[in-house]
Amino acid sequence: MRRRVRRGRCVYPACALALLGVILAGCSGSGPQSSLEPAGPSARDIDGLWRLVLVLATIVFVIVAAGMVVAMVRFRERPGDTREPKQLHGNTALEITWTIIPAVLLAIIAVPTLQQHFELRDEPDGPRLDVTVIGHQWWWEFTYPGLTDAEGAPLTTANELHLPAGQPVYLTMTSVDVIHSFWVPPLNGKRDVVPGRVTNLKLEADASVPSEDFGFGPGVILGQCAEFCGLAHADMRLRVFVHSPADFDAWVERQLAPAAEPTGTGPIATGYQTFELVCTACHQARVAGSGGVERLGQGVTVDVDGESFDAALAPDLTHFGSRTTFGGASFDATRDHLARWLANPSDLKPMAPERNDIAAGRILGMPNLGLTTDEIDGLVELLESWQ
Ligand code: HEC
Ligand SMILES: [Cu+2]
Repeated sequence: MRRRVRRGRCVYPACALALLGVILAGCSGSGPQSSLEPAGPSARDIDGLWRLVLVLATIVFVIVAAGMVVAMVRFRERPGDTREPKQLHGNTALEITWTIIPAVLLAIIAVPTLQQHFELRDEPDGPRLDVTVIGHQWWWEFTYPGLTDAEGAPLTTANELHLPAGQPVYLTMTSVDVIHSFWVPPLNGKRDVVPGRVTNLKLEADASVPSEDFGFGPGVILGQCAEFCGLAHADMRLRVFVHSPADFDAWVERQLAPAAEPTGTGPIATGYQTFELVCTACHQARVAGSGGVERLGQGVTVDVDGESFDAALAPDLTHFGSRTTFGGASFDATRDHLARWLANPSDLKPMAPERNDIAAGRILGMPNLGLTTDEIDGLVELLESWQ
């Protein structure tokens, strides 16, 4: 005997409103760090997995929710009706069914998940571009061991990673201090960057990416350190610049050239004196002067699992003028920002330079060096000229 279901007066409007909220949330569009718009094979694999899980979870949700609604409506207590519905506790057939179905579903998800988990870090077959990624509190160092200058030194840059489109890139990663995590959502999954260990990640951008806009100009993709690593973790970002292969080669050629040592007098020359005297305690630069190409500053060597990595103490500044951002890709590289940075770096980015120990190779930020306005002006001129 079924009676008509009576509708609660405000249940339906409330449900409709809740549903509207959920639907409208989907209209917000994706931010620049969305993994839902994959721009490379690895990211597409991850997105495919996500879709598989979404479909299965949606089916399970709909069946379970529908069953609950039916049970609540059909078997609800009615005035004057004291009969108890049929009790199913301990029903062997049912128990086995709802144990086997989730087990099968989990197996369907687990197989491709594990497979792709290992594929994401497999060495690509055939030609590839190698990049060494070194995590620092709180910036990224990128070195290209296969791309060396006339003196045999590899191309090195900071926070801004340049890649050729449509080519497999293989990252070899480690950290000089704490655990970081390398993550560029449109290109790949997260992978931890761990001190004392080497981790790898495949990275490839589609051939179409150089002309696609992800919100920061064509071919520019945002990334972020995805493992809390202390004070300026939120300012440990990165940018990937995806070029056509020809543009990438041109970029490499420019980056492998040394910076020019200024001649004569004037602000740039003053800046250069300060640079040699003060900045090279932490920063490196390759400079071409009258006596040939000289490498200023020094780095540290970290031994990891029998492998040696040359790491910097602070970002290499040889081509600082060609970078669009600095300080963990958190600030646009304008003259104004640069002058503020040089006057007091912690004014822009929270760091802990009071805990630096240069001799031990432990650097936790750039200190306030008490530079004069003239020195700052000269350094801004100098660094801007080092394209
Ligand atoms: C005690 C070490 C130390 C000294 C000395 C030092 N710096 Fe730095 N500098 C750093 C560190 C560390 C960073 C990276 C900070 C970050 O982003 O977390 C940095 C970052 C920078 C950056 C931003 C680079 C980028 O691409 O993100 C510039 C520019 C810079 N320093 C200029 C200078 C100049 C010019 C001098 C000399 C007047 C100088 N620094 C002296 C440690 C130092
Ligand atoms: Cu980090």
